[in-house]
Amino acid sequence: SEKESSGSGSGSESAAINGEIPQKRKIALITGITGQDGSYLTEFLLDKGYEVHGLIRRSSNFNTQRINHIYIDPHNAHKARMKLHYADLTDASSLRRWLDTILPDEVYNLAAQSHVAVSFEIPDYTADVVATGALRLLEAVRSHISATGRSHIKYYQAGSSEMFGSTPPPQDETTPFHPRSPYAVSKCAAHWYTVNYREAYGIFACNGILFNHESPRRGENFVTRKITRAVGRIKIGLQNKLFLGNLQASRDWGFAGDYVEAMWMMLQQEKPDDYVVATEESHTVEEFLEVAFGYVGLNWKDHVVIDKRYFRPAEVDNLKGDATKAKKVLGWKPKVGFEKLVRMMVNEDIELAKREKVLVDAGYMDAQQQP
Ligand code: NDP
Ligand code: GDR
Repeated sequence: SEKESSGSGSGSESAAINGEIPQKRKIALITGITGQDGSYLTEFLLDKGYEVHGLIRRSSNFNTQRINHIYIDPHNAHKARMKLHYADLTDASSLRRWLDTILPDEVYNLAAQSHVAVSFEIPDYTADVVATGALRLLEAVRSHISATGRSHIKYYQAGSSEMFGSTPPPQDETTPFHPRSPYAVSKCAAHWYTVNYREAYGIFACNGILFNHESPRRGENFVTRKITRAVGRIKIGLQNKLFLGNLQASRDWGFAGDYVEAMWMMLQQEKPDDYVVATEESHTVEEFLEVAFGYVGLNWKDHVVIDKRYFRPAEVDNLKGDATKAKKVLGWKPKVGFEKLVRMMVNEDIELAKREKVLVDAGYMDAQQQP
C-alpha cells in the first residue's frame, strides 16, 4: 500500500509555472501525525505548501481516522504531499532511518502516551515513549546532522502545562516545574533533553509548553470530549448517564487548530527558544459541564454521576497560562475562546450521535456500543 511507500528524499520541488523559478518545498516530519494535533498540524503545513511526512505506529486496528480525509480523497491536491511511514518512538533505528530518507527541514515531535491518568497504570511505557522517545529522536537528529551536515534542521518538542503541576497559576516560561504524574515527569525530562541538545550541540530545538487544547478530534477519554460526546448521545437519546471524576479541577482550555500555528511559528524564529501557549483563561470541569449541557437545554446534574475510578492518585488542581512571550515574540494569539470551543465540540458530537442513531435504529449497532 501507499502507506508503506518510502520517502521521496529532498528533491521535491514545486513545478515551474509560467517561467517562475521553482521554489524548494519545505519538508516536515511529524511524529504522532495520527493524533489530534498531528492532524491539525498536517492540514496547516499542507496549506503552507509543505510536503508532510508522518510516522505512524503499527496497530491491529486502523489508527489513521483523523487524517483519512487528507489521505484517501483521490481528488485532494494535498494527497501527494502527505506520506506515511511506519516507525515508533521506542525504535531508535526507525527514527534515524526516516530522517536520512526524508531529509526534513522541520521535525515535530508530537507522539506520546498522552493520557495523564493512564500514565499511572503504565508508567514505565509512558517514560519510554514520552521521555526516552524524545531523547531517541533528538539523538537521531544530532547524528543525522553530524553525518549529513544538515545543521539547518529544526526540532519542535510537544511540552505540556502538566509540567507545572502543583505550582500555582499564572504559569509562564519562568515558573518552576512540579509534575504530578508519570506523564508529567516524563514531559519534564523531554523538556530538559531538548534544552540540553540545544545548548550542547547548537541544534535549533524549541519547547512549546502548551496548555490543554481541544477540538472535535480530541480523544474520547479526555474530559472535554467525554462530556461533549455524552451531551450529543444524551440529547439524541442514546445514553442517559455520564460517569466522571473530579469536577473541581481547573484548566486553561484552547482550540487545537490555534495551537498548531504556534508550534510552526516557534520554528520560524531566528533563534530557538521555549514558549508557553495558552488562552490565559481557566475554567473548572463543572463550568465545562454547565456550558456544554446548557447549550442544548439540558441540566448536567440530571445526568452526571461521580465515579471514584476517575480520580487520580495525584491531581493537578489549577492551570492558567501567561502567554505574554508567545504573543509578543511570535505574534500568536488564540482565535477561539472557551464558549465557542465548547459549542463547536457539542455541535459536531450531536451530528455524530445522529449518525449513530441511524445505525442503532437499523439494527446495526447497540445503543450501548460506540463505533
Ligand atoms: P494524542 O494522544 O491525540 O496523539 C498522540 C499521538 O502519538 C498519536 O498519533 C499516537 O499514535 C502517537 N504515539 C503514541 N505512542 C507512540 C509511539 N510509541 N510511537 C510513535 N507514535 C506514538 O495527543 P495530542 O494530539 O492531543 O497531543 C500531541 C502531543 O502534545 C502529545 O505529545 C501530548 O502529550 C502533547 N500535549 C498535548 C496537549 C493537549 O491538550 N492536547 C497539551 C500539551 C501537550 P496512535 O494514533 O497510533 O495512538
Ligand atoms: P489533562 O486532561 O489531564 O489535563 O491532560 P484530561 O481531560 O484527561 O483531564 C482534565 C481534568 O479533568 C478531570 N476529570 C476527568 N478526566 C478524564 N480524562 N476523565 C474523567 O472522567 C474525568 N473527570 C474529571 C481530571 O482529573 C483532570 O483534572 C491533557 C492531556 O492532553 C495531556 O497530554 C496534556 O499534556 C495536558 O492536557 C495539558
